[in-house]
Amino acid sequence: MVLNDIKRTHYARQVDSTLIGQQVRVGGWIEDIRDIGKLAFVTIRDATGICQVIVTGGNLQTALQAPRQSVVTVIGTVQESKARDFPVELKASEFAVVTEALHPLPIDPTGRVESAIDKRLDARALDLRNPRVAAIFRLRSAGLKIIRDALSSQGFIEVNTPKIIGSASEGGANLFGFEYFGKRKAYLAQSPQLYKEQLMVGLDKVFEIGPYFRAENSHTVRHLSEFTSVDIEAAFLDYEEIMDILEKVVRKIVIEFHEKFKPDLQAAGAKEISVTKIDRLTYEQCLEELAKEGEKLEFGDDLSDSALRRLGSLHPGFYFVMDWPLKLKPFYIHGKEEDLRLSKSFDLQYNYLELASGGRRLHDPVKLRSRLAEQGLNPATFQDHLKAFDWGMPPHSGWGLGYDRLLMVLTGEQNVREVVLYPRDTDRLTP
Ligand code: AMO
Repeated sequence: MVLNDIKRTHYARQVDSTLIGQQVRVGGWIEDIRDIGKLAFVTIRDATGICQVIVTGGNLQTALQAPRQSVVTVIGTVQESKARDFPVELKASEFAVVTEALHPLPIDPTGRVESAIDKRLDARALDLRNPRVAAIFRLRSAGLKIIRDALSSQGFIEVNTPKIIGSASEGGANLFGFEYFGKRKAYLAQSPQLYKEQLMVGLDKVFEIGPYFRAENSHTVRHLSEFTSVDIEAAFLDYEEIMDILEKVVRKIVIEFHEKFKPDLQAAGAKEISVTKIDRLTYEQCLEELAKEGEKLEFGDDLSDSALRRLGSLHPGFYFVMDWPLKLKPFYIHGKEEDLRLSKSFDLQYNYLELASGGRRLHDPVKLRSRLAEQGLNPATFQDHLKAFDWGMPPHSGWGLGYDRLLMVLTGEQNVREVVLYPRDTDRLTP
């Protein structure tokens, strides 16, 4: 083996007792160096784990001079170890520093010295070397695959709709606008709402996993100005059927995380959560329960943060709130035929946290136009959207699930910024 070849033969996690006597090459970052005179114990971490290397002779000086967290490649023979934490170790024959790390680094990527989240986010790439943080992003990736598989297996096709758009998708509030080639105003999509509905004219069942952009002037642990959502839309399904789909997706991700990703959940410090049947409360039931708890709300009031916290303590874990007053819901939501004050809509909650919202949509273009006007929106600015409703629009329903918030729940994180690589909020636009 020659060291100027950068290829590894094994990841740190793969160096085990089956390799005793064999020569291997590992590459990673120096985590610790323990100098005991004629030799040094060097621990090397890569993306999979950590291994111990014994460095002696001519390599000793190289190892001792290398700043921690420098990248090294090591060729060594696997041998049994007397160390408590390592059943085997590498006896290095070659030890080369590939790139030196700055000393001191802005944060300690081992996590032994804790840094405030802002400091960590300023050095996010380095923060990912911390096994707890890396585990969160492995789970994030695994969750997306579970959701894609779950929806694909139910006949949904994945679509990608534009994020640069010509008019608001969720009404005018919270919209990022910018000049488009000096010719007109353009916006960043608040959601794929209008497009996913238009697709019902041809594609029947669609899902999209993509960014939402919202100029939210909120300084909370659950709001970002760019976040990821899983959106679905399905023709000829009513809202209770798509609640079933959402329930299935959430249950699948919880179960698969616990079945297949326990080590990552443990590394992330997540507590076990369970989902059996998700309770479905109507908005009016919630008002009654809240009144009994001394929290008096009138019909038509939104459920405040404190009301949701109370509901969360009455229904710990996941629960739906359905049949919201129509006037609290966006223009595209369908009313309830049996009670015109109400809508065929729902939110999925986890304790106080809203994870998803959705409902049956208005598919009748005449009703849609009058709802737009009722909500003070100009139907003329929705012309491109409305025309699809004249081409034979089937009845349809859908939801949008805030993926970052779901991950907060699954990993036990209290701040949405922990589960987003490079969060964007009112104060943070870099790195
Ligand atoms: P809504 O506006 O409720 O619905 O958004 C869907 C879900 O997105 C998450 N979310 C957020 N996550 C992080 N930061 C934010 N600022 C933020 N705002 C919302 C929440 C929320 O439940 N078009 C509809 C969906 C539909 O009906 O299909 C919509 O946009 O978890």
